[in-house]
Amino acid sequence: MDVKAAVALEAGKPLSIETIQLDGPRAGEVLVEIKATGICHTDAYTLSGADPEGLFPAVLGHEGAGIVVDVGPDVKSLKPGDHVIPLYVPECRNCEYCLSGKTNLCQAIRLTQGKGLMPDGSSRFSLDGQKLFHYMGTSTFANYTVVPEIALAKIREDAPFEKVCYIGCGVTTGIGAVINTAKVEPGSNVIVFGLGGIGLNVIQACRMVGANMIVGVDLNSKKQAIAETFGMTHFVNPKDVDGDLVPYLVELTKGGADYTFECIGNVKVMRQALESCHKGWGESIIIGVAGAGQEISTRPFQLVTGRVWRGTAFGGAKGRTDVPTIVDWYMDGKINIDDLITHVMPLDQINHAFDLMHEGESIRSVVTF
Ligand code: NAD
Ligand code: DAO
Ligand code: ZN
Repeated sequence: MDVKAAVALEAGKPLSIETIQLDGPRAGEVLVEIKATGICHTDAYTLSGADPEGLFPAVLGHEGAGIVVDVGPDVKSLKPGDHVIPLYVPECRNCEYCLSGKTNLCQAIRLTQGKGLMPDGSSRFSLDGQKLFHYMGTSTFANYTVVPEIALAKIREDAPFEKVCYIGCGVTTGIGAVINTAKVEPGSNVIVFGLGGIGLNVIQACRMVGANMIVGVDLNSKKQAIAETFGMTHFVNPKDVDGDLVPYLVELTKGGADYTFECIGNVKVMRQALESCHKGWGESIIIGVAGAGQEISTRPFQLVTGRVWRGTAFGGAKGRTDVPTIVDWYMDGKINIDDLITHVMPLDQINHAFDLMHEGESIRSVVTF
């Protein structure tokens, strides 16, 4: 079938709006009509060419929501008409990783997903006969996509696509990092580095679990107002701090934070986040994705004296199990998504969404189809 898509033809170039061809779903696969998709920093990272795993030409996008149109053979858990959120971390419930109970990093389709292909090693997308790569197993920058059954969370039908698409990445990543990865306790003091689409969700989850001080750090002071509405209690712009940031934050949190979150992807900030933790027990969670080849460093004595460094992917969430619950939280008014979606636009304006992100003008832009 012909579908409308924003195609990443080459690294470093704007997306190209094209009519492309999509083959129907094969065994274990599902055809989904995408109704809305968010644009995340990670799409920009891959499009820039900085992502060592980035493949071109490809259909990017990993933060979507839509409706099942057709299912391939052997699909049992979904049927046409079901509302779904595609998952870039699948949940097969059967692999060693899923069964471990220790991680959300299902490996059932990892190898082919990382190569931009469906589990049988082929692509469903093409443009005038040329193969296009899938992206993160989701490729939501198209009005129809094919996704493995194990990479789709079934959600309630009254949830608005243009809001809950954000649960496909940013919301779940930020909230999950607090609840699943750090397991922040009531009364904790936390520091959140980077008040963008991820960091603001970390902040709202910290408020939800009853954190005490919620310190936000950002170079852009325009983020202060919205972060305060989400629960930030103290704002620090590193440009306004005389001297080193770390001792300033340790002093502010009276000995260091119980938990810190790096939501930028900057290895220097990752070090500051670790070293702003409380001696003896503070934990720093890396969420940001750093540029290719970059490395983190600290003095090992920081860890010897009890600080802990962790990372999290998709907030440690098991998508098919946890995403429907987060949709319920939104529908029940427990979490705020509406105020984070600052721009909504049609697909042919998607490059403007990338401009807004780079200019620091948007929190989340959403494309509706
Ligand atoms: P964003 O661009 O919306 O937000 C980043 C914020 O950091 C901005 O407000 C910016 O002003 C601020 N900032 C930049 N440099 C800074 C510095 N040196 N000190 C303080 N503040 C600084 O990005 P986002 O969408 O929130 O994504 C954040 C990171 O999370 C990205 O690296 C993204 O790739 C990553 N990410 C990770 C996962 C995961 O599962 N681990 C999921 C989604 C996104
Ligand atoms: O299982 O080896 C693996 C990788 C799983 C993918 C995790 C990606 C999470 C970080 C990228 C940001 C996503 C938007
Ligand atoms: Zn699995």
